[in-house]
Amino acid sequence: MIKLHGVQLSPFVRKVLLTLEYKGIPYESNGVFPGSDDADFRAISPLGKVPVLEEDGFTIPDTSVICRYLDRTHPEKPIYPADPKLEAQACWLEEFADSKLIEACAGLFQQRFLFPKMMNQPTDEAKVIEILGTVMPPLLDYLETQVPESGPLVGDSISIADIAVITCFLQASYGDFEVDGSTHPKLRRYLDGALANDVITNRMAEEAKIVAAMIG
Ligand SMILES: N[C@@H](CCC(=O)N[C@@H](CS)C(=O)NCC(=O)O)C(=O)O
Repeated sequence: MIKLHGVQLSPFVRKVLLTLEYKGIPYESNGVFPGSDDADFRAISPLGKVPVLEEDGFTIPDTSVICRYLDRTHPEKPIYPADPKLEAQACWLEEFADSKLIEACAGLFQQRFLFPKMMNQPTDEAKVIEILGTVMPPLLDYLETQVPESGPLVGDSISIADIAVITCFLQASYGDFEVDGSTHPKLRRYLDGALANDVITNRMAEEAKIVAAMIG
């Protein structure tokens, strides 16, 4: 059985959980915290990052590597398009999400949820203003040019691009952030469709249980 190491509220852990759940692959979860200095964890995560996937003694870190591995080992419901151009487009949007978009979205999660609600630390309001006013808008503007009128981000079926982008906005939702449909109508419509998907609603229901157990 596959074991995924990493706390489920991490956006990168969620990215792999959504992949596992979309493909219907059974797994167990080990809620290790990012940066943990547990020796067993460090042995399988040289950079100290979560998640790490473990299967029959084989371990591999990094979501982009893990998701591609899962797509190779479980080819049904592929998330990397077969067409080279569509695959390149999906991988680019995955990279966009995993680098800049997650920085903004995780920043809101940290400042408005993790610090005040879980760590008893104050929100840095200047940081929030910077994210909302300066960092986020060009990212949303770019995505507005990328989302189609309907359907998934790339091609005809759900791909790693959707999984990576959606996990970012789920993270930002903990920081009370929602894309404004009056400024980014196509992106808003895309998100509304994606967020209604059973895989997403079931994952968020699981996360709600974890949050309730942690902060009541
Ligand atoms: N490129 C990595 C990024 C993973 C990552 O940054 N994970 C965060 C948690 S969301 C982490 O473990 N941070 C701890 C650290 O950097 O020490 C991936 O895609 O898996």
